[in-house]
Amino acid sequence: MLNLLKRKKQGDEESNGSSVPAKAGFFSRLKTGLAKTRASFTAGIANILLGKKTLDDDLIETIETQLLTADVGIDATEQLIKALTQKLARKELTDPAAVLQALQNEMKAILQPCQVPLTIPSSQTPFVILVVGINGSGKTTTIGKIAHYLQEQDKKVLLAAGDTFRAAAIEQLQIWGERNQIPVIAQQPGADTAAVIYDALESAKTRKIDVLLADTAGRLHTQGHLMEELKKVKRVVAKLDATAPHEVLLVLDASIGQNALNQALQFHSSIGVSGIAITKLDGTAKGGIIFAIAKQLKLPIRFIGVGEAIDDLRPFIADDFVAALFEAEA
Ligand SMILES: Nc1nc2c(ncn2[C@@H]2O[C@H](COP(=O)(O)OP(=O)(O)O)[C@@H](O)[C@H]2O)c(=O)[nH]1
Ligand SMILES: [Mg+2]
Repeated sequence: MLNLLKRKKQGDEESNGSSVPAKAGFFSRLKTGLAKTRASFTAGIANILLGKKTLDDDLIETIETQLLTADVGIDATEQLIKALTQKLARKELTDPAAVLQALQNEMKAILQPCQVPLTIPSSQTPFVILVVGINGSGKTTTIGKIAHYLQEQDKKVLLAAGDTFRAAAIEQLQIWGERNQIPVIAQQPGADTAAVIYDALESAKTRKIDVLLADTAGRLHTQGHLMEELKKVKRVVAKLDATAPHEVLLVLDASIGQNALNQALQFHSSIGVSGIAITKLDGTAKGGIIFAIAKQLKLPIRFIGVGEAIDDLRPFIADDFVAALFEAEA
């Protein structure tokens, strides 16, 4: 068993602030969630490396192939391979275990610049988070989880049911609102999204809300329509508060691999994204996509989601992510 990085994790010790014992800490859930990616990607690399006694020529090539087949992407793979090759040339790595450790360090280095948590300045309220992304990426669920996370920090939260395209989308947000005991501003299906979010912001100002989380549709008649609508939302919201939205949070489904990156590029170039939430890292073998996203977009990864439950979302911590990718479950 690969327990190279075994150490006590902060996430395993956290309490939920009540006398009820916390569920398994987030780090252990992250590890469980990343099991498929680990099985098909990092455990493979670890086994190759730790199975060898000496370094040989095809080692780097084998690692390169593993990285590329794990959705890590060409740019991030190149960076990793280059770093390893240089260290090998300088004789800094003398055995396969050292190569494995160096690889992990380089992976952390790719992700670290994206570890920029979402901070809500107390001077900037209501802080408006516009949540965007295609249908099914996990927007509404992520809003519910973030709302819960913010409530735990004593923030007053309001939700806006801006996905008016389907009645079910409004109801789904209302259910999350009930679950968290958070008010939801909604209108009837088909209502103008910008108007719903504008109303919600007015209401948030009156109610002295700290954070407004606005849901949006993930599909309209065409992709062009969707981008136009999101631009309109930004314009309309800025009429009430010139600094809003304070965050355009793009929700990406990790399980679609390379397509998530393509979607991100499209959203970012059309409306400007300020942060990313990556969902469904559990149940997919495509977790390597996070390296491609980090390397190509260089945007803050605010949150990662590893399940459907309310607690299955946390701020992104680069070192923990890489550790969880390599560390076998106890
Ligand atoms: N396994 C898993 N499922 C998730 C996660 N986030 C969202 N989902 C599920 O993905 C589906 C679509 O989510 P939803 O929030 O409705 O997506 P939306 O269309 O973007 O609003 C739902 O069944 C969610 O429960 C996650 O991190 N892990
Ligand atoms: Mg939704």
